[in-house]
Order: sequence, then C-alpha cells, then structure tokens
Amino acid sequence: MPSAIRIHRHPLSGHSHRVELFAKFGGINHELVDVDLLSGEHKKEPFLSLNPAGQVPVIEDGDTAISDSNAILVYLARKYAPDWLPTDPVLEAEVQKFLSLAAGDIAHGAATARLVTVFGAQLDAERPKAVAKSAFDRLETHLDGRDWLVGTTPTVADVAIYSYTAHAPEGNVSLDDYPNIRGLLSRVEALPGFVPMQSTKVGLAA
Ligand SMILES: N[C@@H](CCC(=O)N[C@@H](CS)C(=O)NCC(=O)O)C(=O)O
Repeated sequence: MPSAIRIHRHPLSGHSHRVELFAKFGGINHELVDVDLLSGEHKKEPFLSLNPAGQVPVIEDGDTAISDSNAILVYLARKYAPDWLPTDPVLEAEVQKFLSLAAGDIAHGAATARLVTVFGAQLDAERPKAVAKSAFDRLETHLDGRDWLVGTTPTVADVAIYSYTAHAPEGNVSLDDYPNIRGLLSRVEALPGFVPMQSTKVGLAA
C-alpha cells in the first residue's frame, strides 16, 4: 500500500477543497495538513520549498511536490483515478476548457467575491460579482440537457468547478437563476465519498 499523499490546505480554501474532494472521489489514500494562512505559514520555509508561490494547496506524493489545484487534479487522475480524465482528444480538450474556467472567471468571479465576505478583503465586490454572473450564465447554457460538464460521466472538470460555485452565495452571488448548475452541484454531492467544504454564514448564506 503506497503511503498517503499529504494535502497541504486551508479548510476555507476552495482550491484546497477541490483537491481533497477529488482524493475522496478517487479513493486516494491521503492525509490533510492544515496551513495557517493567518500567521503567514505559507510565506515561510519549509512551505515555500514545497510551493515557491506561497499558496495552498500543495500535495506531497512521496518525494514529488505538486502545487496548483488543477495541476494536482490532473496528476492525481492520471496516476490514481484515470476514469476521471478522458484521453479522447476532444473530451480532454473540453475538460481543459473547464479547468481554465475554474482558474479564470470562477477564480476572479465567485471566489474573489467570497474573499470580501469571508476574509474581509478590501476589494470592490461589484466587478467579481459581474464576472461570476457572466461565467454562471455560460455554464447554465452549457449544462442544458447534460448531467456532467464533459461527456456522460463525472470528470475532474466537475470537481474543479464545484467548490467555489457551491459557495458562491457566501460572496453574495445567488444561484437561484441557475437550475442546471444547482442540478450539477447536487449530482456532485450525491457521489460516493463527497465531503463538503466548511461553510461560512455570510453573504446570502447568512
Ligand atoms: N492557482 C492556484 C491558486 C491557489 C490560491 O489562490 N490559494 C489561496 C487560498 S484559496 C492562497 O493560498 N492564498 C494565499 C496567498 O496567495 O497569499 C491553485 O489553483 O491552486
């Protein structure tokens, strides 16, 4: 039995949550290592040797350290749970498109709006809320007649999108107008091994 991968994370980080969630879905032996972002543990050694960018999540798999949540999902899927990452070129490109959405408009939209309410970030929340709405409008349309973002089974794309979308109301981004998105979130939550991210009673979730 290979030793557990170590997931360095913060419990309120959606980027970290998607990695933990995928480890659960993929049945990957893992342990969680909490990083104290408040005290700046992520900006000091030994953390910086794991990820010079000073951000969670990072995983250690034996001697290999991998940072960036989406890179981690791809690594874990290829190595341990290949059913979650199609090899058909068109489907794989589709998955990549949604990983880019997660790192782009979801990160700059719903995730950033939530930084204001959950962490007190001094930002104008209007711009990220508009980015979130635009991204969710496109996702809603894409999901018409589909159970999953890509193909007919769950992939890392669904996992990458899940955490910040499910917690968007904490950042005052409503999901009321998005039944297809809410359906996708429910299907993810019904998968064996699902584990929620810690919620915060702020914004529309208060
Ligand atoms: N592109 C990175 C973004 C990770 C990220 O933004 N992590 C946040 C927590 S959600 C963080 O560590 N922030 C602390 C900082 O940047 O100083 C990924 O996908 O993992």
